[in-house]
Amino acid sequence: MKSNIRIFALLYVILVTLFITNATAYPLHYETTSFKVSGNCVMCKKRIESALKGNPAIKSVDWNVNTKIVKVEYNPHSISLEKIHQLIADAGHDTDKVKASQSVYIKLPDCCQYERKK
Ligand SMILES: [Cu+2]
Repeated sequence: MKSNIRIFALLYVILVTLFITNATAYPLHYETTSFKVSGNCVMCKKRIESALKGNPAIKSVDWNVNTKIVKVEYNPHSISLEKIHQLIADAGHDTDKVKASQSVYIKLPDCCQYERKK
């Protein structure tokens, strides 16, 4: 009986150690990516940033109206680059990797309908 308790105690210590090691092996770390997103104005800025804001995998997002470059801080364990591009395209804005669908694009206000490459 006594050796059983020792074995359980040992197992418990091993499990707790494994759990702690595993939790610290992947500290929450963010990566930064920058890429071009088509758009015109501050309304576009709001729309592009809203496409990612509130997503727990996104730490920060900033689209520059003049340079058309978006800077995104994201958790690479939780979201892929492809998904980030897709979310912005879903909001109606072409990225340098993913094109927004025409049906979403034509619903943008006139001032936001940026020039598209044919
Ligand atoms: Cu706009």
